[in-house]
Amino acid sequence: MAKKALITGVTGQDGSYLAEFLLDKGYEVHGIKRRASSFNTQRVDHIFQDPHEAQPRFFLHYGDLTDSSNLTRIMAEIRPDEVYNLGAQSHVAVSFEAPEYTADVDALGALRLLEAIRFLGLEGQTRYYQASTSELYGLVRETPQTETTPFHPRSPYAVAKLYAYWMTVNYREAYGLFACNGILFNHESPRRGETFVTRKITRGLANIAQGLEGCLYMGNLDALRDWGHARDYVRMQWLMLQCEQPDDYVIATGEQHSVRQFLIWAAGELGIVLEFRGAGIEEIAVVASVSGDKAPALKPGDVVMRVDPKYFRPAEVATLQGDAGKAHRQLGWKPQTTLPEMIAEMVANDLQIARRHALLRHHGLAEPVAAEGK
Ligand code: NDP
Ligand code: GDR
Repeated sequence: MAKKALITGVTGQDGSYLAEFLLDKGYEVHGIKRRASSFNTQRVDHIFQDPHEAQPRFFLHYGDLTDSSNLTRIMAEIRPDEVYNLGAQSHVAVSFEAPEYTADVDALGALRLLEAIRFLGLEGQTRYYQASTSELYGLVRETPQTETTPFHPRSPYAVAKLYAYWMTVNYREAYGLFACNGILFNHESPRRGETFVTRKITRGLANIAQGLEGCLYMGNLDALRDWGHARDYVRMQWLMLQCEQPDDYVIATGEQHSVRQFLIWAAGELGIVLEFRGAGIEEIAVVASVSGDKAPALKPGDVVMRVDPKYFRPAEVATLQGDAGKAHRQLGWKPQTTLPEMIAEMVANDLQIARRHALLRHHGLAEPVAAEGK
């Protein structure tokens, strides 16, 4: 019998990579998707199987992490071997604007799933993965951060995730549930949401290079992050649930770079050399030179980035750098994709999309480019 997995957040970046990974391993995969007024399954459309086909192994169920009865019913119907709780209001800046909703989904959502497992008597059968985060460290007390570094969350998102982290530990200790926290540092991909900083940069620069947008407006360019590739990180989510004993693991590359450096490298992929002028909220990025054929709309002297204080956060996480030594020693995990490789993949993807838009526009079939967000 194929193992059954239930993924919350299956329509998100990680959910889509994890669903692909588990299907490749022969799992029957069930995902929870939210009802929306327009299609929200773009990231999993390529693996969707019509339920009318012979022996489908990928199923989507309508649901929401704020709805206990819905979660319990889905859990009762599937009786999964593994639950991956990836669903979340995952945007840190948005959590300052919607703190209560963020707590409901990110903190209580985890509790609802854990309680459903317990209520249905599935403790002996169902293993649980909680998508914890490096945001728990917040105001960092030591570098690099490990599984024993103290937490100091700095946003409603991180505080909600702290509750979910401890609930996961508590259900392991109180009820013997096989429950693990993956403390994942930032991970990106061409499927990354458009309002997270890496994708905002690769998408924004590709659009500017093709003449579809004028300028990128950014927040804190000095923030330091440890960026890996989502594909590498979902492998570790699965590995954690295959161990003999449940435990918590940091997943990171161990390397740290600034947002400004990411911007420089992404521009480089488009043949653009940037020069930064000014400081603080006056800082701008100007094109110093352009080469190749990827940025036909740009010339030296063009301003492609301005800092806008609107994107600063009420409390910032200035620096994060993880030490995934435990995951390496105990589970043999190591990231496989380097940051330059990932940036190249993201820029190539966004350039292809931008070129398509530019071509449509050229033929008078202009589509509006979605407005940039947070
Ligand atoms: P995304 O934002 O790409 O995906 C979030 C998913 O959660 C989407 O499928 C979204 O649905 C779903 N979701 C949101 N609200 C609800 C709700 N109320 N009920 C059910 N589902 C909901 O996040 P990522 O894939 O990047 O991250 C996956 C998880 O890992 C998240 O929990 C995130 O907080 C955590 N994490 C992420 C890191 C990263 O760098 N990516 C690092 C550390 C932790 P919809 O598509 O409809 O919006
Ligand atoms: P983060 O990711 O907050 O680390 O959370 P994000 O990409 O949003 O920000 C990273 C850093 O870049 C700075 N920044 C900007 N951020 C955004 N979004 N937009 C901007 O214009 C901008 N300019 C500068 C931010 O201030 C920040 O310091 C992500 C999410 O995936 C979480 O769900 C996850 O838990 C953590 O990573 C680990």
